[in-house]
Amino acid sequence: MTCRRGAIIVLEGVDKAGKTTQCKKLVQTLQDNGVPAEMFRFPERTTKIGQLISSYLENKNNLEDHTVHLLFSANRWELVPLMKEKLEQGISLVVDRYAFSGVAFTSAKPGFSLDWCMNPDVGLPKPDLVMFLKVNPSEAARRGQYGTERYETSAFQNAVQQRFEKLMKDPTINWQVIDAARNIEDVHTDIMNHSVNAINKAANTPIGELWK
Ligand code: FDM
Repeated sequence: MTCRRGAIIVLEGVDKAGKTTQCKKLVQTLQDNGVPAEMFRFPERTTKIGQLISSYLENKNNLEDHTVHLLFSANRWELVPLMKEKLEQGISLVVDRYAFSGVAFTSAKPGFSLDWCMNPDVGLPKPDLVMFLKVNPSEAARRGQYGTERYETSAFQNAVQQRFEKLMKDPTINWQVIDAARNIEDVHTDIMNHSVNAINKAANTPIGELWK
């Protein structure tokens, strides 16, 4: 590799944690500081697979649980060539949800093991940093109602949170827990500091493979 590669920075968390707001602010501040950065999000709803997922989430169609899990994973894999191209151009990717959401949400359904859920995503480009935006249920409630999409109920979100806690025990991933109950600017400063460290560290190392 001739130039410094970009880093993969993932933001994860349950609904109402402020992931999307923080992803956008992070990309903006990195760019303002002359660091090339772009935002990715999963699911990426604009592809054919993404459209299937989107109408499932909007309760417009029903898909069998294993099937939809594999579609979420396929939606990540279909973006891998583009992600790698950007990384090799030195662009850092700020990613709103990744395979961790995939595993946490499906394994919160009855009959799904973490192992089975992780398998389709084994070998994806490995994030250099995964920040888990943590808000307690009472702060989440203060931030307003959940939306009307599938999974947007407090019971399901609590089950998802527990699955994330399990995933965060994995020492092969650079997890950082961010207290997202603070104001937007304080959370942003924290996220920015972790990101700059990760970008510097990643620059001269090859892209890793997730869960391998
Ligand atoms: N989700 C997201 C999954 O169930 N699996 C996945 O792999 C991913 C990436 O889809 F409820 C769920 C999580 C959330 C919904 O919502 C996507 P947003 O608002 O587009 O992040």
